[in-house]
Amino acid sequence: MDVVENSDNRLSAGRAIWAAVLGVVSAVAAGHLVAGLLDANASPFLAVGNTAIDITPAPVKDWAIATFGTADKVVLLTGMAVVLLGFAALAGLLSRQSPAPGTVVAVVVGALGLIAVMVRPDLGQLAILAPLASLFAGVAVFRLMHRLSRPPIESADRRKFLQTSAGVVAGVGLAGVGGQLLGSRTDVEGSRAAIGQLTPATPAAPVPAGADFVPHTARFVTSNRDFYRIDTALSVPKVRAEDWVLRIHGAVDNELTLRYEDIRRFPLVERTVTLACVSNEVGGDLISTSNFIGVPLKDVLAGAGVKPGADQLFSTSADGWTCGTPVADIMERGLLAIGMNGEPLPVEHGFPARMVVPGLYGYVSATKWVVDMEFNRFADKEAYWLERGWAQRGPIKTQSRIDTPRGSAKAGKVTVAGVAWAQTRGIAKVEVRADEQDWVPASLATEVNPDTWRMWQTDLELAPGEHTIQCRATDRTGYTQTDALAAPAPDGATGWHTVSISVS
Ligand SMILES: Nc1nc2c(c(=O)[nH]1)N[C@H]1C(S)=C(S)[C@@H](COP(=O)(O)O)O[C@H]1N2
Ligand SMILES: [Mo]
Repeated sequence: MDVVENSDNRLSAGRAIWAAVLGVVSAVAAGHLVAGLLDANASPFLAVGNTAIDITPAPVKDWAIATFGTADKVVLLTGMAVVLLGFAALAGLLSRQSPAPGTVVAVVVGALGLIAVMVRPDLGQLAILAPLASLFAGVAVFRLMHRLSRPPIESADRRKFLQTSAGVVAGVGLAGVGGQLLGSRTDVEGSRAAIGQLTPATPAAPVPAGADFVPHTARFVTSNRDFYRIDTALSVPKVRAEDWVLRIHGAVDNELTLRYEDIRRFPLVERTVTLACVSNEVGGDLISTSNFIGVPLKDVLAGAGVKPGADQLFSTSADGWTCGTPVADIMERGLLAIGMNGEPLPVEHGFPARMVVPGLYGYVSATKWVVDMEFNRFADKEAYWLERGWAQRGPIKTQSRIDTPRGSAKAGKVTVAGVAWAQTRGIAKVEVRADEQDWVPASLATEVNPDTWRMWQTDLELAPGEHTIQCRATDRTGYTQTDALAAPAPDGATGWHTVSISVS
């Protein structure tokens, strides 16, 4: 008799899954709402994502950047959502008899969120309130929906179940949107807008019309919107210029604490620089050029007096990312940038201030949202990507890329064009060949400065059929880029860019 009654009492599979799914989405939304009040990055869902990024083995991370580029974060968050919903469905199915198994799963997943928030370097103590809210909301909603789904179900029960479901869905929507709005209330866009256009005291020389071969190549100066973006931040650090403080310490005679208005008292310079990511594959597009506006770091640091023994500038961003840059490069060419192409830095490119050092890959030079500069020795302290197996020094390698043609072309004279770069050294020559025949020199566009890329183009006579086109650059030191293929890790990809085209 008992047995029969129990089995009558079992939830239908659909209702069990529904109860668990509502529990999970309530948990995520409640955490997001509380995080919005405290710190957007305390949202357990984002904290788990950020932690996943930090503990992912370097090769997987490199693969993700190479495969998904700037969409890597959306892919990660979507993947996490799918996994989470899968867990919910499983927890629901395990809980058709009693809510206990589902509650256990909820507590385990909730504990993961709690741990993720506790280990984030950029979050304070209060941040654990967000995952606690998630845990509480998840368990409460799950158990409530479970209770309302117990057979036998009369029509009044059915109404109650539907009404409660609708209420929970509405609450989830409100909490999610509310959390999002609250989290962005640090009005960083307002702070940016208040700064207005930046006019450098020493502007860069205007980029001549002949500096690119559009439409056959990329534009010489990349628009702020199109500038490639790489960082480990799931939610972009939101630092208002009014709140920004840069601390300079370590092996210096005087520690300095600089605010945004202190930086604005220096005369601004503008420099046209091509920034490149070490993760860029041969032929890849993790490279862009901008007119960066800022203050030479040697001027900013003059008041600090860097001690002769220091060989590393160890910089830290508002979200705890770290970077080690040779002091010699900093003093020679380093810029504390506050603007790109006349505007304050876009938030995702490091507003209010970042570092830019021509000739070094971004991971060893280009700290965005920079808030701390410590002078020490490379032997003393390892930065973020070094701990993950990338090289200590990251000078940009001489490289070139074919932009046109890609895919197909019409038989006869085929325009072959692209870009080449060897920052600080400059490009002296680019050669092109089809089907491993003789190299043909390409014509070079007007050189802007040795810290930028240089466009090139030429015409090749091609008959119908399949062809392979390659390019190689020679820099002003006389070095011709190697054909030896190397992966991006640990210090930048090498090899000649090769494209296959079908000519008809
Ligand atoms: N705070 C912070 N700064 C960072 C990074 C990061 O992950 N966090 N990534 C670096 C890397 S690997 C590169 S290639 C450049 C990219 O700068 P961009 O996004 O403005 O193109 O930023 C550098 N600065
Ligand atoms: Mo990078």
